[in-house]
Amino acid sequence: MNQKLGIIGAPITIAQPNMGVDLGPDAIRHADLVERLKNLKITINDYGNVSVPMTGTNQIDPETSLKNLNEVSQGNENIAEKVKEIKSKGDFPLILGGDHSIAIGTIAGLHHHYQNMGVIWYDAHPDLNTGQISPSGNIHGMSLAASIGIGHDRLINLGGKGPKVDPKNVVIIGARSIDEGEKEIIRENGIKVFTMHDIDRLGMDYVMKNSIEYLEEQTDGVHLSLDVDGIDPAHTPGTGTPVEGGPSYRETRYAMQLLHESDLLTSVEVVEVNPLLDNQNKTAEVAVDMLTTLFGEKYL
Ligand code: B3U
Ligand code: MN
Ligand code: MN
Repeated sequence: MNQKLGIIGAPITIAQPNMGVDLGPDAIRHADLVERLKNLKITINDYGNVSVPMTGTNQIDPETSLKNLNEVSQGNENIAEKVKEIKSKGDFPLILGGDHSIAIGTIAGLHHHYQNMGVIWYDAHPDLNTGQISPSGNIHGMSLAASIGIGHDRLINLGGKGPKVDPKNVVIIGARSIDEGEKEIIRENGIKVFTMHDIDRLGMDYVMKNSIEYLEEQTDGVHLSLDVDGIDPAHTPGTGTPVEGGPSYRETRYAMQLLHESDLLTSVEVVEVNPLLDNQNKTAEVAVDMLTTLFGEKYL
C-alpha cells in the first residue's frame, strides 16, 4: 500500500433513519486522518465530498418496499463515478461514509477495474436484506445483497449492469445481528461468514489469516468495507445501530495490522460514523486509528 491515497467523502444518510451520518466524512477528517496518514509518508489527495441527495423520507414506498430508492441510487451513481475516476488516476481509494448504502456505489465504481474482486465486510450486520425481507426498508441494510446481485434491479444495475462481486469472494467478519432472510441468503450463496462466536472460538488471528489466504487465492483486488458498528459499541458509540458483543478496539486494530502486513487490500471504506450520536467524536477517532493502522502506523 505504498501508492497515492485518494480520499472521497460519501455523505449519504437517507438509506438509514438517523440524522447525522452525513457528517461522518468531516468528523473523520476532523479527527486528524490526513495529518496522521501524512506522518506515514503517504501522498494524499483529498477530493472532498461527493454531492448526494440529502432529503428523503422515513416512509416505505409500497411499490418497492424500500425507502428513498431514487435518491439513494442517484447518490450512489455519483459515488461510483468518482471512485472509478480516482482509481483510473492510480490512486488507492479511501471512501469516508456516510451510511453503508455507499458500498453499492463504491463497489460499482471499483468493479470497472477488476475482473474478480473480493470484499471483506467487517460489520455487526451482513447487509444482505432486500425490500422483500428487510425488517426496516432501509437500504443501508441491503448494500452487500445489491453488490452480489440480489434485490432491486435499480440497485443491482447501478453503475453498470449486473452483479459486481461473486458471493464466493465475500468474507463477512463480526456478524452478530443477522435477520432470518439474510441467513437464507448466506446459506444459498455460500458466503463465508465469521460470526462473533467464530471469532471467540478461533481468535481474531486465525480469522483474519484464514480470510486473507482465502481471498488472496481467488481475487484480483480486495475492498475492505469497515462498518464502525462492527466494532463493539463500548469503543464506537456514535453509530445508528450499535450491537453489543462485538470485537474490541484491540481485536479490530490487530485485524487491521494483519491486513496491512498482508498487502492484500486495494481499496477501503469506513461507514456509519454518526457524530450527532457521539459529541466527543470518539467514534471518528477510533475509525482513524483503524485506518492509520491499516496504512502502516505502528506502536513502535
Ligand atoms: N438488519 C437490519 C438492521 C441494520 C442493518 N444494517 C444496519 N442496521 N446498520 C436492517 O434494517 O436491515
Ligand atoms: Mn453495515
Ligand atoms: Mn452494521
